[in-house]
Amino acid sequence: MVSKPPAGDPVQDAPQVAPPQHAAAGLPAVGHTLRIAQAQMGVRRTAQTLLKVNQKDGFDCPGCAWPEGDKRHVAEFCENGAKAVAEEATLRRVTPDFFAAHPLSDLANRSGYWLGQQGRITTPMLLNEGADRYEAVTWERAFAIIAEELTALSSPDEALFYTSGRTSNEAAFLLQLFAREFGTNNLPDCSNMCHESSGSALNETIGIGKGSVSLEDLHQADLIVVAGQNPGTNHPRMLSALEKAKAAGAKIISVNPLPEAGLEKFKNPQTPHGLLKGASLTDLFLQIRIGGDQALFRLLNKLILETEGAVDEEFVRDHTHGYEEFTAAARAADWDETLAATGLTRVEIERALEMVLASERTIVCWAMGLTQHKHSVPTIREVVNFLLLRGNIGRPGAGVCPVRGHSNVQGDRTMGIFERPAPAFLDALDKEFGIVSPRHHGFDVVRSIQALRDGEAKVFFAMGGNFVGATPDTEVTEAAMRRARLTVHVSTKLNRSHAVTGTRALILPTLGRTDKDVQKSGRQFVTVEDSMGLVHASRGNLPPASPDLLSEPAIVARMARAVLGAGSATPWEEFEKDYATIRDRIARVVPGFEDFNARLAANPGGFALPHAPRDERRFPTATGKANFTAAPVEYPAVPEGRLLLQTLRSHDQYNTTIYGLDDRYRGIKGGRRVVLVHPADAAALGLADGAYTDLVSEWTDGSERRAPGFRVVHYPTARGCAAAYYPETNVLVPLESTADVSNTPASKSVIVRLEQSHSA
Ligand SMILES: Nc1nc2c(c(=O)[nH]1)N[C@H]1C(S)=C(S)[C@@H](COP(=O)(O)OP(=O)(O)OC[C@H]3O[C@@H](n4cnc5c(=O)[nH]c(N)nc54)[C@H](O)[C@@H]3O)O[C@H]1N2
Ligand SMILES: Nc1nc2c(c(=O)[nH]1)N[C@H]1C(S)=C(S)[C@@H](COP(=O)(O)OP(=O)(O)OC[C@H]3O[C@@H](n4cnc5c(=O)[nH]c(N)nc54)[C@H](O)[C@@H]3O)O[C@H]1N2
Ligand SMILES: [Mo]
Repeated sequence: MVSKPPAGDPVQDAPQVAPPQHAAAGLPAVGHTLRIAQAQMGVRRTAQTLLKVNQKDGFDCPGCAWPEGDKRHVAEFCENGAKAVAEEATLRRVTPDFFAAHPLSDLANRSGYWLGQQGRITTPMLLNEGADRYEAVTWERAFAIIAEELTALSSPDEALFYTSGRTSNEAAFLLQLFAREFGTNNLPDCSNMCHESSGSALNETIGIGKGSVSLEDLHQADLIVVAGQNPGTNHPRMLSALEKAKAAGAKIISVNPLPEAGLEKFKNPQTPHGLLKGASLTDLFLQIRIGGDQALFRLLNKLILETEGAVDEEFVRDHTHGYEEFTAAARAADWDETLAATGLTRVEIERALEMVLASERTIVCWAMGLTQHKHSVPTIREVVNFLLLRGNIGRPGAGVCPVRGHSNVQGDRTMGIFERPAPAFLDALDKEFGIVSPRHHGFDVVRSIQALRDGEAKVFFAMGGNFVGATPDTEVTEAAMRRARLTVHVSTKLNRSHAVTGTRALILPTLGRTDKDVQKSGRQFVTVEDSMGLVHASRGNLPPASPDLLSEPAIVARMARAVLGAGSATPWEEFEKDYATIRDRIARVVPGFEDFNARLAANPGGFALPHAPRDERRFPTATGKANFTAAPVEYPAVPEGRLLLQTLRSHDQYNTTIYGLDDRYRGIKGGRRVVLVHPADAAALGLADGAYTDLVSEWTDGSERRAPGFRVVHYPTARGCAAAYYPETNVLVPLESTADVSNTPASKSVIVRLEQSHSA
């Protein structure tokens, strides 16, 4: 079954494989960072930029949403944050000449890696009806086209306004205000594909869809469970917090089908000793089967209930609801079946239990390994049950910690980017602006694709991101997008979404986090909220990539003026001139932001938003208490001879932005079309290491989807499981395969068959 990899990409995808590494960060990471940064920015700009990352007078790292902490290092960034910064602060430029040289058909054949490598977009561009390439357009004309198409719709609900989570609070607030003033709640966002399952489960059980711990809590914990997360690559600064917690005596359990380097060993490049010695972070590694987490937590809960004195009865009595029903379900759980779903042994679960019982303060951290399954919401509810049983919410060193992805994804939601806004939010918005927001729900990401596919939506506007690159079922989604009348992308860099267009298309180039933003009232800053609910300012310091760029708030303000015209009483011009005036409005609409500007001025490091369960053990749920839930245990059923595939990130990518073709910690070099399979599973399928195979996903309606030409890598993942990179494998995820309740694409549980490759 050995064949050659598929060609067709200007960068030949020819993966080389070495044994995976056991330690993350350290000196090799520092060297790698500087090489990537200097290739994009040169030496001077590298120094000028990297020293401002996450400093109180600098900009928020556009990488992940991990908080900064109060005592900042001179270099408060990580290898992957530096790559994110370099990608944005690059000196390479995509000018109108570039578009003249590359017709749409050419762009559509390029890889995401190639597109991203071309540099920052300098000029607004228009693809006219029937044209074969983008041409430069004035901002005025661009906004006139948007107005033309939006006002021609038969209902505002035929427009979709997508947001990716890098957008600042100020821009996000304006965008949702504009959408609602225009008349729709169609505000899908990247969160729909990311932590929506966490939000759904937490809102229902503790009354707020956000994490309940601070950095200090992590440092004080006795036990930290890290489930379904690869912090060594995706949240490297989290490893410093885990290291600190460990130094203070905490134990760490990691729950993952893959042994991930950062959780095994971590060499902190910011402490001198870290450069020399690698500390093993994980005390117990539970190599779970994909989708087995609800079963695992159910078994732990069953054992806690069977242990004399293990339940915090006072907490349960005073602060919770639904305990009886939950305990009945947990006690009734069948050992053998539930254990089989985890792929673990009873001894391993008992070792975990010992650590759980020895801990007075427990935190559970999680990311996409828990949120992107059909049964993600009940899984996260079971995590909440686990914490509630021992009173681990609302006291120091304990709580829920969903680790967010995009640097301001949490803030965008707080600002009202949500297709199902709370009535109280809309009431406040309407009162402040004298508008009447629609009360019916809008479309999330998956529903937006279906609406485009079915002709129910006709204009697609994206504030950042790479919608067709990030969403599931690539062929279906791209066909849907091509049916739009107009597609508009506010972007810093080129990506796949610029090549898959509606009848007309616009690219609106914008300032990034690192760019200096000067408006009529002077230099501006924006604000963001991190994964732990801390709000702080972000100021870019680099001269913008081109004089033709507009900031995101300016783009929304001008679009609003063009579309709403004299009928709008909202002071859009003022908002563009001075972002403090936007913050004054946020202060009056969004709870927790009272005196926003004054508090920012008084707290250069930022301030914390209120969180009732954390701050006062108050649970603003429907019952007024924290809710236990009693769902049946679910897990993916995989037919004989098939594997359960998870789609995940390599070390050299930021979502659909590919920095390079290596995945250093996993030992992969020079290519991304790899599938990691347990050697015993591979042997049973007759697949040698180095063989090439097609991945064919099988969906319940009998349909199949194929991703051709993946190199098989024998890898110590859990039995029956496989892993391959996103976005190359999005083509395999059926649009209808989503999580119950949250509707998040189930990108971590795809049933696949590995089939001889004919694509070479
Ligand atoms: N450098 C870098 N940083 C990033 C990003 C990036 O692409 N690059 N993306 C950002 C974004 S938007 C996000 S959301 C986060 C994503 O951060 P992560 O969630 O860490 O990202 P993934 O690569 O999707 O990794 C999922 C992890 O869950 C494990 N897993 C998969 N299935 C299961 C399961 O069923 N159970 C358990 N217990 N584990 C499972 C996988 O083996 C893997 O370790 O990172 C953010 N930070
Ligand atoms: N199969 C599979 N699919 C997944 C996932 C998975 O694990 N598996 N993960 C999901 C997750 S967690 C997420 S969050 C989504 C990510 O979905 P998105 O957020 O839509 O995708 P990104 O790749 O982060 O978007 C990158 C683009 O954003 C633009 N950009 C960068 N910075 C800025 C800026 O400052 N302003 C503006 N306006 N634009 C900017 C650039 O043009 C860049 O090309 O993907 C989801 N899709
Ligand atoms: Mo994400």
